[in-house]
Amino acid sequence: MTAFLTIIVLVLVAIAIWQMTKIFELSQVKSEKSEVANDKDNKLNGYLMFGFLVFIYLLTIISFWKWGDKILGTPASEHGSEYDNLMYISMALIFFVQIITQALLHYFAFKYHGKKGQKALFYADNDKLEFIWTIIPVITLAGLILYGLYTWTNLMDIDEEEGDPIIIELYAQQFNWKARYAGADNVLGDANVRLIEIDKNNVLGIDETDPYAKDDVVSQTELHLPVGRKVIFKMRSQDVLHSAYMPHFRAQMNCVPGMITQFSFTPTVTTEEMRADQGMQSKVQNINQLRAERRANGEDVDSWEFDYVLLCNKICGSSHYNMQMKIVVEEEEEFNAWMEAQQTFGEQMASAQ
Ligand SMILES: [Cu+2]
Repeated sequence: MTAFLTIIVLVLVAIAIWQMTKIFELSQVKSEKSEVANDKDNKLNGYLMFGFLVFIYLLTIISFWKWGDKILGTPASEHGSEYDNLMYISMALIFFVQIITQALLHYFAFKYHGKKGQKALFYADNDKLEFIWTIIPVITLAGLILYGLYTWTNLMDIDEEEGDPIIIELYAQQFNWKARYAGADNVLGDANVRLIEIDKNNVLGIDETDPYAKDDVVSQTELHLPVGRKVIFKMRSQDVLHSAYMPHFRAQMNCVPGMITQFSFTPTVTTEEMRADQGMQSKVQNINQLRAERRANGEDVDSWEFDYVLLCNKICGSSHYNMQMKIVVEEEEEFNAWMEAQQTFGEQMASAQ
């Protein structure tokens, strides 16, 4: 530690001496070593501007080439393609505009670099020009914002009466997820954090006296969803802010302690179908190749099979990175069979007596 402090002191002293010599140099009037940029400096800076332009374009091309396939791939929900379109259109527009404006900016900096005796043109203003460069971004941005708002309203318009949805509660806590199905009556029973009873395994604090709660089904390991059926998620959190993130379904909603938030989507691709998806297969292959390399280095990792996941997308604590739940999207019959095999909350409480 003392050695480290000594080094820091020495470095600071060196910087101080260097700064003092600079000040001393500046205070001397020397005409041959002027601080004013000459033609050679300006030319060099002009070329550096060009060089920087080439650098950012190359960086873009390499990024696309190397990581272009890291996007999420086929969306697995009804609204997914609508959501993807909004993002692709916005990105394409930004990309197009930035390619042109960066080229112009750096080219002009190069073309009009300082030259001895050359004087900049004094050009006060031009109403027509200002109108054009104001109105074009205004129209483009207004279009994008309206399109975004339209898509957002479409996604967030959750109608519980329409399309026979199933109601599922997602319950977040440090650091896991639990899912509660509303059962045959499709109404979730009341719940409160004060009613949590670990001895009876009532981990969600479901109200035993509420008749709607009797047929509720709690799953602590997997979230099963029937394909093609609208799902309305009601999110709760026990402790801090979490965020239910289901990237393959293009869905995310914050889970806020003390309130219920909601999100709805219709899954369109079963787990089996997604496993057969070509883009997904190449991703899985890539991951398994990395895992094989780690295995070769003596690490204990299995090869991976694709599964949908529910992740937490808010940094909620030390094990946030591992706060996830497997999602299984399956045919209606398979879903019903799975549901049949689960214990209802009423049965669970009866057996806990
Ligand atoms: Cu979390």
